[in-house]
Amino acid sequence: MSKTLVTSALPYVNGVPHLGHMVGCLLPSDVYARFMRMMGNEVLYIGGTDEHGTPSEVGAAKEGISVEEYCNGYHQRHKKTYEDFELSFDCFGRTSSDANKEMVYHIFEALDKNGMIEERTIKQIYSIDDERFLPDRYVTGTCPYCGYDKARGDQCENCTKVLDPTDLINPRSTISGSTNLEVRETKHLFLNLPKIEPKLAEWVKTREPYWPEIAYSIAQKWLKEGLQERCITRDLKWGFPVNKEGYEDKVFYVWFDAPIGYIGITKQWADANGKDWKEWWYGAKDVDYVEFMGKDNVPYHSISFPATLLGTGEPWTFVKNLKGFSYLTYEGGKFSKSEKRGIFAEDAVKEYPADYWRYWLMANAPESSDSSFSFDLFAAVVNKDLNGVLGNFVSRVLKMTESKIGEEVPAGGKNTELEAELIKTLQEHVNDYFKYMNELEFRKATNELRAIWVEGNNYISVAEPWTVIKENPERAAAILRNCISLIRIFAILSAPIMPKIAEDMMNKLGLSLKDVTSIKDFNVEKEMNALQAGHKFSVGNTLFERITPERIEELKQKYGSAK
Ligand code: B3M
Ligand code: ZN
Repeated sequence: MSKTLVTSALPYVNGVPHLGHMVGCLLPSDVYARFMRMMGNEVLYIGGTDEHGTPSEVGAAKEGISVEEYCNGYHQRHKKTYEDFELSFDCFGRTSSDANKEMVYHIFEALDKNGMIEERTIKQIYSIDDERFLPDRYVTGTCPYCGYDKARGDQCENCTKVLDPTDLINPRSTISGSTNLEVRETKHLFLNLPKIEPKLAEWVKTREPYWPEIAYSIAQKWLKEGLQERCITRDLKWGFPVNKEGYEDKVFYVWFDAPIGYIGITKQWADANGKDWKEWWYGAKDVDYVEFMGKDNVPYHSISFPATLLGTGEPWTFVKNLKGFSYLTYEGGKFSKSEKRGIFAEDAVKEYPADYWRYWLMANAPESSDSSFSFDLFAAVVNKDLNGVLGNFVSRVLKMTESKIGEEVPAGGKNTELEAELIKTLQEHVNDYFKYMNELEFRKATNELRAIWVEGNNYISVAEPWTVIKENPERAAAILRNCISLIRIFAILSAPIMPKIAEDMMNKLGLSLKDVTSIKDFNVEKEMNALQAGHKFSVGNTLFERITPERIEELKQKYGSAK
């Protein structure tokens, strides 16, 4: 069995995920993991929260609690949201775990031994009253470009100019407000990227057949510009203390330990389940590693993280394919928690079942460019594709069969040219669906899935079992039998995108997705004959709820519209 390792970028623990986060890495990684499992591969699917760094310290201080408490609370909130969205992580861990600390320490030591770590003295702002060096974001002052008086040392929020804290006019400590600051010299550790660059460039070249154009070109652009040494330590309290003499009062930079988190979280999973993390990450054989992330994270995953691993000279697993997503806008603007605009994932599942959102988001995934969410678009897709095409087919077929024949798969009758045509067309769509899933083209894959449902509707409209039954009940039985088989086929193929609805559909047929062994080499003709005459089903409830114009207005009011 081939092994597939799937990771979703680890969302920062502070702040709660909105639909843009869901579609930008979390959801597609789940769809892919589910698809790969159904293909019969051994899959390990890893996610977690990214917990270190300044924002956690600032957030905790604002809420007046310890950073640990703050992270515990938000980690749980993320975990619950993703469970509600049916994300099937094998482990949803934390970058602050002991398992990750062990990995980070090991990798740092290996880099140091291999001569890839440099000490450098830099100038940094020291707060005399706070008795500490201030990271860039902990210095506030007036922006020299636009005059905004609450500009942060790393960037001005108002004019978006990237700043150095020493640029600020009237600088003060964000922690205490003290202006008693001075520039002092301090030592930091740097990863010697220029030294790793030749090996890295060679490796990146080998990725060309696998990475989507956008990811490959981002990596090439970075290499062309030449890599700089990168500072991997920070003057913070919250983080992993640096395991090197003279640096004990500093911690590792969040972007150093976050991607190593994929390995650390695998270890968390392995320790809890009596498994060996090395089978996936270290000297591992036959592992295809696929990463999902927002487009802004591509440089870290295509350059910094592979460079970190390469620099150790050890046999780590490197990413084979990586998928970066663009952004999702909300009602034409940005999602914003502070301005109470946009629907956040934990609220979304309270309004409609996760599968409605999952389907909409995959059908509109921001792959080649940004895409926009609006409640009008959402309702249109739910009403048309889900209710009109899929839901309607299922209830029509089952109700008609039940009323004319009974709650079982009808016997007798023969297939004709019409069915031969149907099977041929469906097989073509199925092949494309699989191709796009394998190529991580989710929007196109979802389109194929919809096309498959549409074929079912076309078939029943042309075959007209309700008319045929009057003159040729045998033939009508064959048509309805085919339609019931289609429900099973639709359920299986929909499962990676809509796992709950798919299971509901299977349950109507007295079946479960658990009984489906592998969809590799999915043969429509064979699958059309999987159900025997006499097999029981139940009509049950309708699968989807229509979204009315009144509801759309209500949702717009509740979640705000764009400015
Ligand atoms: N937390 C950035 C983000 O959430 C960062 C990703 C880490 S992936 C190892 O967009
Ligand atoms: Zn400014």
